[in-house]
Amino acid sequence: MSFYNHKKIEKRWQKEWAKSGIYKTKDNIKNPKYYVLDMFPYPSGEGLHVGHPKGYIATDIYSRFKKMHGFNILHPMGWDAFGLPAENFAIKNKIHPKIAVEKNIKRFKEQLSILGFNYDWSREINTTDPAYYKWTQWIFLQLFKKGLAYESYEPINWCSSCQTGLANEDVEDGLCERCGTVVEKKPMRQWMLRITKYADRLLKDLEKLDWPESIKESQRNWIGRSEGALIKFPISNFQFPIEVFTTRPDTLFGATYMVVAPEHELVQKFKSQIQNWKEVENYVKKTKEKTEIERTAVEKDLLAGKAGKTGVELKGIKAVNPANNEEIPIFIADYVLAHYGTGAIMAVPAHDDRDLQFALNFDLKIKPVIAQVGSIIEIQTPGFSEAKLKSILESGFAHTGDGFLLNSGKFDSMKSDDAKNAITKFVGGKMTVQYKLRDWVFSRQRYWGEPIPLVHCAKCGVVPVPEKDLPIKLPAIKSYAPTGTGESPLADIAKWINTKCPKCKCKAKRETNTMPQWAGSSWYYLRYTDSKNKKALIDKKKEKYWSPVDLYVGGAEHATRHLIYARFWHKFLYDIGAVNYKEPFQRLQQVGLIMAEDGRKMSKRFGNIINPDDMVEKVGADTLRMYEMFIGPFDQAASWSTAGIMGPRRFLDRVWSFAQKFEKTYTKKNYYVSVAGTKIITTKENIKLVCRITHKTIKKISQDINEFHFNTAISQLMILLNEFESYALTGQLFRSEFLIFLKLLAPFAPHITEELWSRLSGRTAKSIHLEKWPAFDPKFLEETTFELIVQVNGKMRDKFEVPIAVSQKEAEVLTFMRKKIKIALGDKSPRKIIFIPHRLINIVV
Ligand code: ANZ
Ligand code: ZN
Repeated sequence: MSFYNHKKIEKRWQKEWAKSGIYKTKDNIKNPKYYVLDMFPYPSGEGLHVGHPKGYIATDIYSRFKKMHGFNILHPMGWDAFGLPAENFAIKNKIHPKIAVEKNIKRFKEQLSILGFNYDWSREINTTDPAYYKWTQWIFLQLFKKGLAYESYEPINWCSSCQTGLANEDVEDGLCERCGTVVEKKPMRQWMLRITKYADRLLKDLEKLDWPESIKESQRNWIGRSEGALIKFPISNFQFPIEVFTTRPDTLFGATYMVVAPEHELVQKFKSQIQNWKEVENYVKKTKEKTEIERTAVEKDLLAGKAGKTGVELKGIKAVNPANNEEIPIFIADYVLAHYGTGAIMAVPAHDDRDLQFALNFDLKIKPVIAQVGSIIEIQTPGFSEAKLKSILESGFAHTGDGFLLNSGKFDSMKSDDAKNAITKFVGGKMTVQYKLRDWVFSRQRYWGEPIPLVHCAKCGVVPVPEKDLPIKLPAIKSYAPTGTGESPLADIAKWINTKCPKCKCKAKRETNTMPQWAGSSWYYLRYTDSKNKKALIDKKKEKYWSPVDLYVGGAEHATRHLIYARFWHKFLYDIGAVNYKEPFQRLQQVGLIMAEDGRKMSKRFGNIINPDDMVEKVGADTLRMYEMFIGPFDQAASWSTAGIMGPRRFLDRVWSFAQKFEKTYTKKNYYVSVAGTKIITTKENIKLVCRITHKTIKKISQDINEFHFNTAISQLMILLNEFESYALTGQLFRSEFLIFLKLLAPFAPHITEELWSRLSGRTAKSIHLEKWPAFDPKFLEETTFELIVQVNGKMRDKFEVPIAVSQKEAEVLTFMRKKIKIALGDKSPRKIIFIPHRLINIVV
């Protein structure tokens, strides 16, 4: 009996599959299609560790599963190679990013290929290839022409270490997402994309998507839609009012002071009337020195009572509450942000937690205007006194929910919801919608990115490069380190930067900023549908056939960046008629991380990296694949265990040796084949039982794969093998059932199953991966069995399923065929057999 030589088998089949091209995708639009996509990696210098392929293993399994269902599969791979990670690596290792990227891609590809993936490499793309980024630049031009790309000089996030501006999405808790440096605000010239114009559609269309609720929720929060009102508060002795944005206009009668952001432009305009200007100026200065982190912590501190008296009253001016014409004080305080709403608020301490804490700090009036009692009837009941209501409201917390109005003049007793409109109308305000989402800061002052295809002309202004001149290639230069001047290193290359204006043909200069690392990944999934097209972004017919991506698998860290940017570009491409569908990714599955054995993240820094190459060498690609799918629920984090990987290896060893029991020759007529040297004993019942468990397994595994429950699918395969083995000693081997088992295992362990299939399924066998997925027969699944307990001398030794109507005679035959019972009995022969129908059989020896 030969042993399971994974090295030989895996190499052999990988070669064979490449040669026969079984994974090559055809644009055969007669068959139904299925598009399975991985989030493509950026090829870092460290190569892959065992955590990286987890998602790729899942898409490989899923796409094989779908292929066996007759779908035409698109399962491509490529490289996201522009941007800071690649460039910072290049600078650190003093190797040109272009060369580093080439080297890293080669290494990545080697590592992926030994895992036996079914990628169609003929569609491979690379975002840094001019033939690819030509079209990234083309999309930018279309955005520019539609007025969705614009120049801005607003202060933006600046990382002093990466020496570039960043988008809001690149900042995490005030730190640069790439390098952890505290982000500053710096005014500079920028190219911005008007993603805010798509905010409502990005929000609404989320409903149609089959995505994890948590990712949808992150997108909703990031977009941050709020319905509210804009209300103007007149200022005493001043011509301009202060406008506020409020989600609670129903509380207007309770607004007892106002707060404006220290940076608000009106603050400077009030200067001549403010008595305590020095104090105000100081506070404004102090606010400016605060970092983004300190600024966002203010709200938390305020609520925790730690903020002290942060804020200054603007003495000498007052605002007028437009609802009741009462004069109220105005403050500046940094808990009000300059760039949200109007940068000014009406404060309602009775009904907002931050306002309440602030009012307590400054001893300001707290006026309840919303009663949160059970019903309006309760308030109107005689005996429900003002005093009782007050005690409810003064319990120490703001009442932030809805209710019925009081202390609000003619609006008393109205429901908050109705009062929102009524009061806004009463004071001449207007209902509006606000978003947290900001336009996308789209330029970087770095070298390693797509050049922005624009020209600056003294006469014509900003002029787009004609489409026929694309791509504007990134020049090959020696010195590519960031300059820190707010210009990219491209600004120093006279030969590249000096050009002619496409309009007036006068001397002009190229735009030197490059695109952010998110540009190429915002549309790459489209390019796979037609990756070689030289004339267009993609052929619309091919796109129509392949799009949308049916299943997209990747990490949740992309929830609010890549997945929002790509949806935005896609919707834009839809609007200009370049694509056929409104959403790019129909179903999304989240991958849970694989942590190191020590429970930490796998990282070179911690020295706890496990290399997939070593594992493949030691236990084989099939075992590694099985282990990563068996390690726990797919979308949850799990810790690696090098000892644990031996479990799946032993399972495959058992599959291998079980298969060896079959004779090479077989008869097509029979359900079963003989085991070399043993006599066949068969009953109708045991055939039925093995069929039953096999069909139960088909059903369960099909469901589990569909739902990404790979770990339980593998458990079920293990159960089925146990069941086969229980009958093995008797000589009852069921060829057709074992072949079904191989097909069910094939997506998980493509090499060993291909090898066994080629040996056992018949001389003319084609690849198991081109076989049809087995269908289960419901007749085997009816609940017509029970679990028979088998005892030897009163001790339980085995249990297995038998038909409800099993006779004692049949039960005995089945029992003596069981491996465990043979072992338990040894050479002793039974003296007495007790059979209790529907329960047990006891053999006394
Ligand atoms: C009065 C009020 C009364 C408010 C009340 C709330 C509760 P979201 O849901 O996040 O949109 N606000 C408005 N602009 C702000 C700014 N620039 N900085 C800080 N806070 C600001 O929240 C909108 C609410 O946040 C607005 O409604 C406003 O406070 C505050 F019982 O107005 B509200
Ligand atoms: Zn940085």
